[in-house]
Amino acid sequence: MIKIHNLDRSRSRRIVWLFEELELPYEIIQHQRDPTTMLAPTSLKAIHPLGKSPIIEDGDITLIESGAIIDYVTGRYGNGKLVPAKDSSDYASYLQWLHYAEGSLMPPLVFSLITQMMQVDSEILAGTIDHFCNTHLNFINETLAAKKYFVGADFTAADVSMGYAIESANGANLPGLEMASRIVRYPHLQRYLTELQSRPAYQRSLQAIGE
Ligand SMILES: N[C@@H](CCC(=O)N[C@@H](CS)C(=O)NCC(=O)O)C(=O)O
Repeated sequence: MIKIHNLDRSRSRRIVWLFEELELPYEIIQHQRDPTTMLAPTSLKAIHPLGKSPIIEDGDITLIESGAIIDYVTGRYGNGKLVPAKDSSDYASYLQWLHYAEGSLMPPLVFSLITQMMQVDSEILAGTIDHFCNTHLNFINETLAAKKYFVGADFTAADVSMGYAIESANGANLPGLEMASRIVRYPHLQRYLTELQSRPAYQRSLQAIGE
């Protein structure tokens, strides 16, 4: 049985959600953030030297990085579910969105979160972060104006990857940290997020991690 190391309020919810979508068995090992610093506990470092989540253990394989984990699990255990066929025209688009979430969209959102946590008071910095965030949010809002999901008409594992990033843009998910939603001006992102959050597998995943 694959073990999912789940840090509370973190990207590992993607992986639990993916397993629920694929109806695969899994075991959750729970790790709690430090309530003051919000950093991961040392228990995660015992599993992998980076000490960040998500991490999965599949027999003697230990794997980090949301995109790599999604690719590994769908490829090895997914039976073709949630991934377009490799010879289809959708496959390139699938790969792009699977990796865009962590490679492009999350960095400015995390930067915004960190400056807020550190209470950095700089108009120039805030303006720069807004510019980077809005460039991406505009782009993905326009993308979703024409499509139901990121690849097209069908929900794919790239939506699991993108869904968490858009949830992050909708406000911090950390206790005690009030962050304004960045998606209020983007109707297609709001519609998309509401739709993802109403999926039964998404709701089961939140229940499984107690969030
Ligand atoms: N790109 C990585 C990011 C991993 C990451 O930064 N995880 C955060 C949780 S959302 C973490 O473990 N933070 C706690 C810490 O850095 O101590 C992925 O998607 O797997």
